[in-house]
Parts: sequence; structure tokens; C-alpha cells
Amino acid sequence: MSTAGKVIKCKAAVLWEYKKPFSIEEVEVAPPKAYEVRIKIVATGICRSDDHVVSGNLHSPLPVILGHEAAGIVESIGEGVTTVKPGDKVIPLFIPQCGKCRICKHPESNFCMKADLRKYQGTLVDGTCRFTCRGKPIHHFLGTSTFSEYTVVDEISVAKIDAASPLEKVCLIGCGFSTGYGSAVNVGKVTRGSICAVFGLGGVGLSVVIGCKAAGAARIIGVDINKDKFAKAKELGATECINPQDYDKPINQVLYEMTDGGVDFSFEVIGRLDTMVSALLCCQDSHGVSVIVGVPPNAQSLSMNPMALLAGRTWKGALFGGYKSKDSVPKLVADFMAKKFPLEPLITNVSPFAKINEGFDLLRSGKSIRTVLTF
Ligand code: CND
Ligand code: ZN
Ligand code: ZN
Repeated sequence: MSTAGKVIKCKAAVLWEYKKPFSIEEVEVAPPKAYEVRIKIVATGICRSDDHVVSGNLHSPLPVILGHEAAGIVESIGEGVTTVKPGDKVIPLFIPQCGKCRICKHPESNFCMKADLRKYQGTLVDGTCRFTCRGKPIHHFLGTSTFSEYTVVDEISVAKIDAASPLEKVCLIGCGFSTGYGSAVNVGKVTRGSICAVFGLGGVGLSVVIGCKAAGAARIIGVDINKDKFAKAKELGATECINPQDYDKPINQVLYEMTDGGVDFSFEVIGRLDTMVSALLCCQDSHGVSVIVGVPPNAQSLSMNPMALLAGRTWKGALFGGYKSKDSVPKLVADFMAKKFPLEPLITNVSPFAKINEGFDLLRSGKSIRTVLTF
């Protein structure tokens, strides 16, 4: 029996309070309104940004259904939707691409004016929610909310992908892989023969390593305080790995000396202010480019000596690897299908959705790279 046009009751992981476990609840998911799409989620990864909301590092109104790295199948569409249809395999986009705003029209930028991340409203574009639980409206997260069997997204926040793609793998293209890989190839624009340093070797950082290697970097130096991450980093292209705790001088100085005056490209893929500064200072002072990928703690700032930039360093950052999401995600999936890059090494755990809290514990304890939850 078709569910189109009807409210769907299903399981979702609701975060009612900060720093508390998710509670698996029965939620009601309203049908999509005009220019919206309801998706049956098949697989969703756990990214550190979801955990940043739980810990209070990243603002989002509560209660909320988190999750922003997923793949699924369109269940039904609202009026006026033309780019996807029921049965299509899709990836939800945490940075939408409306195609009409000034940002979408700019060739180099991707942070669409319609992105919820600009306002932290926790709603769809029309300012309302499609989820309720125990009679209360539940907020959306980044317009995706994939920790639910069914979700509703705006049409600008979903991309149709190859019908043959394995959803339990390509879900990583919804965030971790694309964010890291794009940070190297689009944002830093890593050059052939260059020296790169990657701070943080989680799912996103390892994807930066894959991107640096694809761009032809000669040296890729992984930096992490968890040495258990080094073997995988080397397998994916890191030429050396170092642990800041093994040195009695600042890690930027260690890197500066290891590279005869600084790396060409550095990436902060942790989300800490101190490592953002170390990553900046370890890059060459007249042409080095340092890219912030990690999400910094809510409402904290840095004080900087502008001399660090005066001789020519570039300090930049980007969301979703700088990719224009709706255009790029189908191409990234096609590239994965053509074996241009691997996703399998990033997936260390696959668990049923009901084990979401265990999945977060594995991330927090440094024991997993990506856990993929399946429905
Ligand atoms: P994950 O937690 O898996 O990786 C972080 C890594 O950093 C771990 O291996 C840690 O051991 C390591 N680490 C922690 N502290 C230090 C330290 N002081 N020095 C060196 N290494 C350290 O996280 P992830 O890979 O899922 O995400 C990484 C960051 O990227 C995180 O801040 C997340 O919120 C952010 C992000 C950004 C974007 C974007 O669009 N820019 C999208 N998604 C995630
Ligand atoms: Zn993410
Ligand atoms: Zn736009």
C-alpha cells in the first residue's frame, strides 16, 4: 500500500538533551510539502559534527534528529519536484544548492544562502518541521536529519545518484569523504610534488589524505595524538605520521624543521583552536596554504598576530570540501563506481541503526573511523 500523502510512523534517534544518549523513539514524519522530498534512509554514517551537537560544541535547537551523511531511496515527492522521483537512489545534502542565489551563481563558492547552517534554525527552508514525537515538534539538522528511517528534505538538499550504487558505502559521499577530499583538491588546491600536513586522521582527515595523494603530493605528513590511526593513514597515502605528544617542542616547529621551512599545504581536521594555529604556523610563510576543515567550538575565538600572514600565507576554510553539492555528489558517486577512489577503508564498523549510541561511543573512544548504521 502506498504511503505517499500519508503520515509515516517510524523509528528515529531523538536527542532531547545535550550530553545525553540518543533515544530511539517512534516519530511521525509528515508528507513532503511542495518542493520537498520524503526519503527512506538506507544507511547513515556517524560524523564528528553530529557529536559536536551532542557535546554542545555546535549549536542546534533541541529536541533534534541529527545525521547528515546518508543515502536512501525516495519514497514520495511534493508538488513541483522535478529532479527526483519515487524509487530513485539519493544522497541528502547538508549544504543545499538552490542554483539561484548569489553564492550558487558564483563559480568558486558553495555555501548556498538557503543553508540551515547559516541560521541554525533546525527547520526546512519554509521555517517548519516535518517530525513530531510524543506530540512535540522535533527539529531538523542541517536540512538532512538522517538518523531516522524516513526523513523529509527540500528538493535543493537532495541529489539523485547512480541506481547501481551501494548505499551502505556511498553514504560517506554525503559528508566525510567529500568534505576531506574536496578540501584537498578544491579548497587547498594541492599541487603535484608538494608537501602536505594533515592534522587529525579521522574519517574526514583520511579523506584529505586520499585527496592529497590523488593530487600528486610528494609528502603527506599525518598528525594525530592517537597512533592507532597511523597504519590506515599510511595505507591511504600518508608518507609519515607523527604524534605531537612524542615531542617536547610545538608540533608546528617540528614540522617546520622536518620540511626545511614549512609544508606547502596544511589541513586542520580536528576542530580545535590550538591545532588550527599549529596548522597555520607549520605551513611555509610566503606561499603556504592552511585549510580549516574541523568545526571550531561554538562561540570561541582566536587572537592572532597578523605577521603570520603578512609574508604571504593563505588561511582559509570550507564546508563540504567546497563542492557545489547537487551538481557534484552524482559525479563523486560516478567516480567511486569507476574506482577512482576507495570508500571501504574508511568504514570500520557497520551496525544496525538501533546501535547508534554504541556507534558514537566507538567514535569518542577513537576506536572507529566511520560507523555506518543500516536500517
Ligand atoms: P574524528 O573524531 O573521527 O577525527 C578527529 C581526529 O583528530 C581523531 O583521529 C583524533 O585522535 C584526532 N585528534 C584529536 N585531538 C587532537 C590533537 N590535539 N592533535 C592531533 N590530533 C587530534 O572526526 P571526523 O574525521 O569525523 O571530523 C573531523 C572534523 O571535521 C570535526 O571537527 C568535524 O566536525 C569536522 C567536519 C567538518 C565538515 C565541513 O564541512 N567542514 C563536515 N563534517 C565534519
Ligand atoms: Zn560531517
Ligand atoms: Zn543557493
